[in-house]
Amino acid sequence: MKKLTGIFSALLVSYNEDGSINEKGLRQIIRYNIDKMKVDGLYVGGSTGENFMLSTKEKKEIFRIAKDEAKDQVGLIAQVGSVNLHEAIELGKYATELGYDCLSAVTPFYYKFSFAEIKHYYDKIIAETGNNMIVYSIPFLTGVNMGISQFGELYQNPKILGVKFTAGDFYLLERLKKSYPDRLIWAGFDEMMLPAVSLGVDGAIGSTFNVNGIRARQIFNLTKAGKLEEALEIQHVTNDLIEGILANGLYLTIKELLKLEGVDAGFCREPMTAKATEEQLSVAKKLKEKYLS
Ligand code: NGF
Repeated sequence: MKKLTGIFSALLVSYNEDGSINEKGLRQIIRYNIDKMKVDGLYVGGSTGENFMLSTKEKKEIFRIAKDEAKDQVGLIAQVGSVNLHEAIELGKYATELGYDCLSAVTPFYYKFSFAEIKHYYDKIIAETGNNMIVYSIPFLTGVNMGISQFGELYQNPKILGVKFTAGDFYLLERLKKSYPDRLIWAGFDEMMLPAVSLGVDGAIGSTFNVNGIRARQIFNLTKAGKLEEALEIQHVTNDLIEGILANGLYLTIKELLKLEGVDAGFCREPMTAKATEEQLSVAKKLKEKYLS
């Protein structure tokens, strides 16, 4: 198994204007991440991949292309979570057969599942696939908030390696690190990387690493080394960039930034706005000139 710590890009997917997968463009995004952003790995099938708007067949196709392009060059995590447990298991088996190093699954969302149901969901995906698992916790999108004791119950399953923590609750983050030192934490909010790393996270998984991966690694390494002032300087620049990206449309703007680097990052998938307006393109160009040249 490849190392799963460090800097992992939440992989963007290139779509054609009709919403179909642009394989050539997806391969270019993967190459850019590995060759230029020098990431330690890829988180495939996450929010950033616009995954929750895709069919099972399309999700599998993206897993296949990503593995085929990345081969064993970097760590590969497959996000297989779905509110349809049968789909999550099918995807988990598929990614495991392809050779993904680990699975991850978003907490089941939309319905108000009980904690017992959430635990059953993880235990069942793991039992059916035999692979290791990273819990994907993103309460602001799922509405699922788990506390310290609930993580402890999930961690009774030894195949759960830890959590991708996309939240700003640093008290919970610190409690998790202290209570379960043998479990890993991946920071999920790129704009909060410095405080998350200072609290001891083991890795970070982020959308903006697709274009800002070099700075992300600098923040990670400098903070780990205790060089907080230097890390903060880079976090400030990073957050100026992220602020601009968020205000202009998150995935759409990262795609436009990649296109300015010659990567065919394509369109977004409807019902997200598929195509950037002239104004959005112009903002992307300014962001590129100011922060990525
Ligand atoms: O895009 C989101 C959700 N969050 C990502 C990341 O946590 C998602 C984060 O990088 C991810 O890893 C995935 O693809 O599943 C943010 O985009 C970034 O910090 C800007 O807020 O909205």
